[in-house]
Amino acid sequence: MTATPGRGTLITVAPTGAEVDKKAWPQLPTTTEELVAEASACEAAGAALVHVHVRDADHRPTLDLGRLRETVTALRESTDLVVQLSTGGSVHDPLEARLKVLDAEPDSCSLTCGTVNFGDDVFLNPWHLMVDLYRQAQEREVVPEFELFDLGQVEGLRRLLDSYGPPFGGRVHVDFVTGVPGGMPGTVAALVAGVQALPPAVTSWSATGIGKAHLPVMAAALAMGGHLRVGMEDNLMFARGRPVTGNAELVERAARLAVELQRPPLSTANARTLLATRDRRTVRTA
Ligand code: KMH
Ligand code: ZN
Repeated sequence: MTATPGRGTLITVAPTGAEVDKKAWPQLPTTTEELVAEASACEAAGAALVHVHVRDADHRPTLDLGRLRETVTALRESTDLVVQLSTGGSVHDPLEARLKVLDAEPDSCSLTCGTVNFGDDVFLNPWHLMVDLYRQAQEREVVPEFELFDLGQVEGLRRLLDSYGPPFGGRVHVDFVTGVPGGMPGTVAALVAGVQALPPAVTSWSATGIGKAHLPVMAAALAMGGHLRVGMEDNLMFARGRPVTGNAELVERAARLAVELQRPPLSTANARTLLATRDRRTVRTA
């Protein structure tokens, strides 16, 4: 069962991220083949958008443009998912390399609305980077997903919209990434505060909870009419003491809950309508 944009739930899967170690988590999809297989399984389970970080031959995070392009093409050939590339990369990536991500022509890109402590590190998102990314996304007709790791970043979003107008397509989709050590906590209270602070231009929002915030934030987001992000970038445990077998079971559970709450998963077509992405799909032969 899928739903129209107004009623359904957009399920985003973030299958890999930049932080999880392949040696410790062999089920983490890091090769193109693994990523495409995982993305297909997640699409079948109810995901409509894939948030992509790529890895190099040694399974380390990379922003290599060739790898990004190859991955976007492979995902478009094998799935109908909206393809979103991370411009956040890893905390060690230079800002110039993060700006180059748009050269790989994704449907969507993440755009974090301010700097935040990230465990022992700093996830750097100075204003000039936000502006450069935003303006490039507008010019290249890529729909940004505004990532909010902290409540103050709502003001970064507001300033961006006030200063540079609406994104390509005119829809404004926000994702709360809660529970990062140093960012907003993964609590219902923090999520409610964040949603209440959103500027009126926001047309949709989703939320994810890192680690043990996964389930409470998912339940709260669904109850509040928000959308969901799940995946091994954010959460490695299916339940207490039980590691995930892969991303698809996280999507399956999110889809089950969404159906129970009468807000079934959005199809990929309806996700494209919700986000107003430009159609870059190639004609698939098989
Ligand atoms: N890996 C984090 C430092 C994004 O994808 O845009 C940043 C991140 C956000 O994952
Ligand atoms: Zn990410």
